[in-house]
This record gives sequence, structure tokens and C-alpha cells, in this order.
Amino acid sequence: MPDDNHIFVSRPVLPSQSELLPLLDEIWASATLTNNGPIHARFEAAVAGYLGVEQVSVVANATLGLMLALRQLGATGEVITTPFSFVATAHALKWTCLEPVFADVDPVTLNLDPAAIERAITPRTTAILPVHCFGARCDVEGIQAVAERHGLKVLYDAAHAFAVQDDGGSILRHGDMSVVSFHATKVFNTFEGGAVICPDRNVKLAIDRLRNFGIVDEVNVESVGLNAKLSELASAIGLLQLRHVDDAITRRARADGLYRERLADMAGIKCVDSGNLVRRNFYSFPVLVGEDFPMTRDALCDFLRGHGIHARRYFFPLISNLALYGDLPSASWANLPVANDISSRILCLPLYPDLSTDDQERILGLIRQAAS
Ligand code: T4K
Repeated sequence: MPDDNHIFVSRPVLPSQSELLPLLDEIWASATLTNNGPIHARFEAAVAGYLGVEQVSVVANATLGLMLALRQLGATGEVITTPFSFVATAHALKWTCLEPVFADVDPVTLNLDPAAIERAITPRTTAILPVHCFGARCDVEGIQAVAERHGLKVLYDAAHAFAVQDDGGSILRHGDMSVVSFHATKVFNTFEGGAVICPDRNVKLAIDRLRNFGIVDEVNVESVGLNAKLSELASAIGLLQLRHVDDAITRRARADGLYRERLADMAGIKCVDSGNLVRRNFYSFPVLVGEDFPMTRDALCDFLRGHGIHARRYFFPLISNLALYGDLPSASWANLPVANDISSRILCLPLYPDLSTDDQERILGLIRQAAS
């Protein structure tokens, strides 16, 4: 965990303990700790309002949210997804007895390439699970067109995309459903948590039931649900975090700007661009280490780590290169040349709201040293 000498890739924002005390008093007084309590209800409405989406079902984490959404969408057989993601994306498919089929990514957005998706479709394909990686918007129009041509559902793994907006509003509105993460390492956190963004009230009610074992009332259970409920304590943290998230994103933007300015002319280091967005969330700061940099990506990562800078290789190895998934026909290198290339060159530099300019200068100084 972070200490004075080490700089980690991410560090959570926390509300003050004094802000939390009145909500703790409320929880203790009501003795309602979970199961759709009053603070949970307030947080769910508040987060929907903040995001500007109609129907939100908050959940215990995004991984469970993906599983609930896949179940609700009725996905069966094969689901096309990206190998360039955190393992949770493919694991959610496996846990719902679905077969991941990997398709290649676009070299600029690092997100699924609609043409590669279309090539991967078989008679068993029922859905597409793209990721808005590092908060960069997928080619949602291209993906929707493929989905409509072939009658497929689209579920966005939007774990990284809290608060991201295009010119129509939140990017979480795209596809049939989206799932965002409120994990400690994310732009907005409830320690652990997440949300399923639903297209209408009926789907939200179905997800609400699925996250509570499928229970309808004391004597009726309508589906094989999970326990994916967010507690009152996590909901209280969420309510407080909403007060501070705009400021946190502004501070992330400042750190992002400094990196971009200083790295613009550095040969062999290419900053990944999140594209044309109305609002970015500056979740992460990925760079691609090129052949014209004097060190390999791994050597640079080790060099920084030797100086207490814990940059991370998100996402390496590719999910398709893990032994767990490597036997799938779609996991071959020949099928995924872009994703393999990106995964071998990507490095995420530390970026979080409290990252000081001095610490950034230290990181940039070390990269300059490595470059020479
Ligand atoms: N889909 C995608 C595309 C995702 O990226 C993720 C999660 C999910 C789905 C699933 O969402 P959840 O089910 O988690 O809601 C981290 C996170 O644990 C994971 O949530 C996240 N993606 C992934 C990208 O990163 P690790 O194993 O790399 O985390 P860890 O523990 O090494 O933390 C990274 C750094 O953050 C540490 O070096 C120090 C700092 N840190 C971490 C924690 C947990 C803190 O300062 N405080 C903390 O409490 O996976």
C-alpha cells in the first residue's frame, strides 16, 4: 500500500471522517445495514442524477453487475469480447456459462474493432461485451450496426467510464446495458461497488431482483439470483463521494495535462488519447513505449519500480494469453495482432487526484533519465 517513498498507480479519494459521522449515526439508529435501506435508496437516485441516466441499479461490484446483466439479457452460447481488459470481463462470461470469443482491438481507441467483431460471429453468438477501456468511448455506432445486422445484444463493460460524456450525454446510455465500477481504484469509489445502467424501469426492477437472490416477496422467488447488494455503509460513502467527484476529476485533469505537456516531445513515448469526448474522466494515464525508446516497456517499468514508482502494465498479459483462456481458438496471436502489440507496449503511469506536481516531476525526471 502507498507510503511516503512509493508512488502507486492509483490512490483512492476519501471523504472526511467527520462528513461520514452523521450517516454512521443514521445507520446505527435505524439498524438497517443492507437489503435496500434508506441510504441505499438515496444513493441510487443520486448517482443516477449525477450520471444523467434514468435507471440505475447499484451493486456490490462491477463483476457481479456484469453477471446479472448477462443473465437478464438472456445471453447464451458465445459472447464476443476484448482480450485487452481486466480478467473480470472474461470471468463474468465464464461464471454465467458463456464462452468468450476474443476479437481484436482498434490501435487508437484500444477498444473492440467492429469489423473484427463481425468476423468473429458464428451461429452461436448471442451478444457482444465491449469495454470502454481507460474511459475511451468504443465505436458505439459501429458496434450497434453489427449488433443490429446480426440480432445481437450489446453489454458495455464500462468499469472505467464513470462520468464520461459524449455529445449525447453519458456514454453509459449506449447498448442494451452498461456496468460501471465503484472500486477503490476507480474515478468514483464506494470502497467496493458498481452499478448496472438499465434502459427502462422494468429492466431495472429485474436487475434489482436478481441482485437480491431473485426474491419477489416473502413467499415468491422468480429467478436464480445472486447476492449482489450494496450495503448501507458503502452507499453512505457513495453519497459523500458524489460531493467531491467533480473536484477529483478536475485534479486528475491537471495531472493528465502535465504528463501530456512534458511527454509530447519524448521520442518513443506515445500518450494514449481518449478521443473526442465532451467530458473525460482521466481515470488512467496509459502510454505506449515504442521501439525508438532506449528501453523496453518491461525495462522501463522495472526501472521506475526500482525508484519506488509503481507504474502498472494494464493490461498485460492479455486475457487471451492467460493459460485459463489460451486454449480458445480465438485466443491465437494471429487473431489478435493489435491487442498483442498494444499489451506488449502499454504502461499506465500513476494518476490520481492527490498526485502532487512534485511527485509527477519525479516520475517525469526518471522517464527522461531512462530515455537518455
Ligand atoms: N471490468 C474492467 C474493465 C475492470 O478494469 C474491472 C476492474 C472490472 C471489470 C471489475 O470491477 P470490480 O468488480 O472490481 O468493481 C485493480 C482493481 O482491483 C480492479 O477493480 C480494476 N478493474 C483493475 C484495473 O485494477 P489490481 O489487482 O491491479 O489492483 P491492486 O490491488 O494492485 O491496486 C492497484 C494500486 O492501487 C495499488 O498498487 C495501490 C492502489 N490501491 C489499491 C487499493 C485496492 C490503493 O491505494 N488503495 C486500495 O484500496 O486490480
